[in-house]
Amino acid sequence: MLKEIQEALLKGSKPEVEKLVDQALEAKIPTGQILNEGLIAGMQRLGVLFKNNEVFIPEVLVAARAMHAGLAKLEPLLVRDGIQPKGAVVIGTVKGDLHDIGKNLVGMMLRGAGYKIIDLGIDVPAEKFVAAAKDNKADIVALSALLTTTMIQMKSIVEAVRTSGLGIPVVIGGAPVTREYANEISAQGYAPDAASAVEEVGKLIGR
Ligand code: B1M
Repeated sequence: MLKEIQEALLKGSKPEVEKLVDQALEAKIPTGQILNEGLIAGMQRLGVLFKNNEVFIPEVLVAARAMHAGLAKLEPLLVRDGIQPKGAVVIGTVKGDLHDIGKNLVGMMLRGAGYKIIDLGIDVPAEKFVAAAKDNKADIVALSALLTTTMIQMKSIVEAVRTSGLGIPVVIGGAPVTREYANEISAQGYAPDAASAVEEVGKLIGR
C-alpha cells in the first residue's frame, strides 16, 4: 500500500493519495511509516525524476498538492489536542524560496510535540521573522530553505534576530542545509529532518 501511495503521488492524483492514506490508516499502518515510506519516499522519487528532466514543474506542482492532501490526513494523528504550549515557534521558508512541504512537516511535528506554531509561509524576509517573533513573544525562530541559492538568506535572518535584542535562538534546516553551514552563519540550531527538529528545538529552549 505504501508503494501505491508513492505511485499515486508521482501521478499527482490527490483523490487517490487521500484514499490510499485513509486505507493505510484503516489498515493500522503506523502514521510515521505512511509518512516516511509512502509520502516522503514518493516525493524523493519525484525529486530524482525532476533532476533528470523526466518530469517538469507542472507535474511537481500537482504532486505537491497531492502531498499536502496526504499530510492533511495525517496531521490530526501527529498533533495532540489540549496541551499547554511548550513554547512559541515562528517558522517560515526564507525569502526567494517557495518550497513549503518540509517546512509544513516540521511545523506539524512541532505542533504535535506541544509547541504553538506561528507559520509565516513562504518567501519570508528577515524583517518579517523579527516582527512576528516580537509580536508573538516567540521562544525560537525556525527557518527552512530548499535551494542552494536561497539558503544564503539564512545568514541575514540569523543576524537580524541577533541584533533585534530578542535574545532567542534560530534553528535552520532544509535539504541543502548542513550543521557546518549552521555553525558558519552562527545559527544556534540545525536539524536534518522534522523529527530531529523537535529534539533540537526542545534542547535549544530548554523544555
Ligand atoms: Co523544487 N527544487 N524548485 N520545486 N523541488 C528541489 C529542491 C531540487 C533539489 C530538485 C532537483 O533538482 N532535484 C532543486 C534544488 C537544487 C538546489 O538548489 N540544490 C529544485 C529547484 C531547482 C527548483 C526550481 C529552481 C526549479 C525551476 O524553476 N527551474 C524552482 C524554485 C522555486 C523557488 O522556490 N523560488 C522549484 C520549484 C518547485 C515547485 C514549486 C514546483 C515545488 C514546490 C512546491 C511546494 O513546496 N509547495 C518543488 C518541489 C516539490 C521540489 C522537490 C521535488 C521536492 C521538495 C519536497 O517537498 N520534498 C525537490 C527535490 C527533492 O527534495 N527531492 C525540489 C519533501 C519534503 C518532505 O522534504 O522539503 O527536504 P524537504 O524537508 C525535509 C528536510 O529537508 C527537513 O525536514 C523535512 C522533512 O523531514 N527540513 C527541515 C526542511 N525544512 C526544515 C527546517 C528545519 C529542520 C528541518 O528547522 C527549522
